[in-house]
Amino acid sequence: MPKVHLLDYAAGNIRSLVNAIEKLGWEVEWVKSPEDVEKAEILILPGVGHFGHCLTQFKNAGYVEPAKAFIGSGKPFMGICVGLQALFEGSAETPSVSGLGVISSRLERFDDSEKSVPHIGWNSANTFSQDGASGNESIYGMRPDSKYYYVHSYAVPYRKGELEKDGWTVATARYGSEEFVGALARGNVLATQFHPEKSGAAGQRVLKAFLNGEMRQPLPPLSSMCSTKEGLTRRIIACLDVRNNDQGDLVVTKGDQYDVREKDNNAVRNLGKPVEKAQQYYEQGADEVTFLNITSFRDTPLKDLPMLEVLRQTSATVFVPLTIGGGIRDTYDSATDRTVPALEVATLYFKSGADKVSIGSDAVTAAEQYYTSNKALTGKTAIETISEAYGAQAVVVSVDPKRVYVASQEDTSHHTVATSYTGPQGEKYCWYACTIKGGRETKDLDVVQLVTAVEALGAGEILLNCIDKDGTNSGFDLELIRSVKAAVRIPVIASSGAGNAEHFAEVFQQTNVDAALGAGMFHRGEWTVKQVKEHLQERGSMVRRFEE
Ligand code: 1PR
Repeated sequence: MPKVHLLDYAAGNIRSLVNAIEKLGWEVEWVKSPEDVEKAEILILPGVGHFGHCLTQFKNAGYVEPAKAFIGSGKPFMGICVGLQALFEGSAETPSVSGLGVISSRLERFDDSEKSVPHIGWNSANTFSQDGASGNESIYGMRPDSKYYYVHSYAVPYRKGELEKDGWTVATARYGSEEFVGALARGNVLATQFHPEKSGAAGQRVLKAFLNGEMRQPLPPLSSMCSTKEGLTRRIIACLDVRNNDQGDLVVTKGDQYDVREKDNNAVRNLGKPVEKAQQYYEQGADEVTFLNITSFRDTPLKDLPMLEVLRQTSATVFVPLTIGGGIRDTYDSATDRTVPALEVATLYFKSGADKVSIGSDAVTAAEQYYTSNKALTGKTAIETISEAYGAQAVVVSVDPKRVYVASQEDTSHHTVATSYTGPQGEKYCWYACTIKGGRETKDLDVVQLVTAVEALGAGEILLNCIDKDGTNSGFDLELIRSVKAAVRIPVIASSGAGNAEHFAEVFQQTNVDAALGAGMFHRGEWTVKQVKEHLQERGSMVRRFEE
């Protein structure tokens, strides 16, 4: 087996990259010390999270000079995400920390005045228009009609000709009005801001071309010109609520307003096996897969976190981002008689193949503390510690709100919305109360208070459920979504209520939500993710096509 060296100097989900490389028939060997670098024949520098955190780790471990020497040696080198950013002089994310300076330019933060930041999702890496010579060539397998998975808040702004004059071929992507560098290649160096290991077949093609040293290839006929449009696609997420049934099997289930037991025999609704279902949705073109361990509020011994194995198996064949939720909090471990910090619990999941963790109940507690301490940040909450170590983009907060109706806005101090769906007594307003433990306990905290607090604490994304809508197949709660979108700058995923493809079209057309999630309609086989995407495309939305 041919061998590729991987430099693992910082935290992150490295397992998926290893899986993606091994799937292509290559063996991965770790660089464990600076001396190992020069022994490598092919070197990949991954990286996710903070520029400053990653580069500091990198420097402290003594890798700067060996990495520069390797790049100068002419042997194949690839940087991924922060691995691309490391090539530059520095980043506005941490101005005091310098990069390798191979390229004399700096990264800047995306402007969040009109769009969500981080930039999360599938976008282009398009070499099509800038370089006449590459007009009918593919650079390392990148194609203008493919989409690639990005997750970052800082990027290299694209200024036509600036990098090209130094011999770089640049692939660009566009986010709102900002055009940025999606990938760049020169000689022995390839660097991608996107994650090829998370970009399905399109990403596998890029990795394969790099490992085989195939920089320029003829471009095959494009699938359709309309899909060569630059920009972020509408993200469709398949969600699997997972728990043990009464026989002790781990099953995918789905509740009606969070009640997962069948009406007739009280059994836990069983809709399939988690790994098989995830694989099925990947093959249908799901842009992400989310697993929620919905009974994690019951104590789960740390040695027996059931989702770890689900993640290990799924990440071996499913090359899109995986999120895991349920039980991400400080946890008492009876085996060692100690409290294991949430960061350690999250680390177990990242090492098993998760790209993001989703925090539910613990985020509500953190938000309550945030307000009682007059908005002081302690640096100790699960959100803060995980975000600090792995980056904000790795921390999703899952919210389980439910409606509380009031006759007038003066009846409550909470953030209300004027609703078109009046309450049981004809009430014209409602506020959304946050719940914990799968909706079993309701708090005197409204959803706007919660999302504002967790954004301040460092969460990177909101997974917005709605107990009133969950499992009803009646469409998303657009009023809830609009009010949350107006309160935060981080991306928001609409969840709960999807019953058909038009509900997805509706939520994207009538709100500025960033992604939408479905569960029951997919599990019951009523719709496939592919059909939803086809419908969205017919309605004029840009979606990622699935590639074999
Ligand atoms: O509190 O950090 O341990 O996390 C527990 C997690 O489990 C939370 O994310 C919480 O939302 C979730 N959860 C707990 N109980 C349930 C339940 O259903 N009884 N599931 C539950 C929540 C919501 C969505 C669902 C959508 C779409 N599930 O993920 O898939 O509502 O469904 P639909 O499209 O069929 O309407 P912690």
